[in-house]
Amino acid sequence: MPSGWPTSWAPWRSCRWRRPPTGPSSTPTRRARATSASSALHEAPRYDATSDFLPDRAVDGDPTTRWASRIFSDAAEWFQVDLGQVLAFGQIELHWEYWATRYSVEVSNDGERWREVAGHQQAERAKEPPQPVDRILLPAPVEARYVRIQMTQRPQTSGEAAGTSTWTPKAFSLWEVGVYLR
Ligand SMILES: [Ca+2]
Repeated sequence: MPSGWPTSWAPWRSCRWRRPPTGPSSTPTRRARATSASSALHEAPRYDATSDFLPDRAVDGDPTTRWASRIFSDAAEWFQVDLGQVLAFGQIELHWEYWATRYSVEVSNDGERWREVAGHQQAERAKEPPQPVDRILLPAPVEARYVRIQMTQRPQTSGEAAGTSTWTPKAFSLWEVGVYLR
């Protein structure tokens, strides 16, 4: 578990901001203002009647809702969160439904100029597939307003035998994304 707590971007619905026993005494400052992604499954005609897969579903604090990209695609995708202001953070958690085997974490203060601060190589797998959780500890705290996950590679095999989702084949899909102090 992180020694800090979420930096306040997810609109957790209840029991939010559980303070760790020995954490600092300040309180979280702001919530995420916006999320965006390169695509979303609801854009496909078959799913256009639902908003179930919109990007904000991955920061709503609900482990049963998720963002999903387009399906049956080999394209790279990205998922982005606007923290609303520049905040310092040191840990990112990705709760995958359909995961990336290669990805990078980029940050920006203006949403235009980005720099990479970590990649899948730095991720510690906190929970194994299916539905894996990746925990990325940044070597030093980062200050930024925007965080973007660039996803470029899917599991080589998919389907039930490979332990990947059969719900969103060849998509990228995230139940929750969290950014934490350390
Ligand atoms: Ca969710």
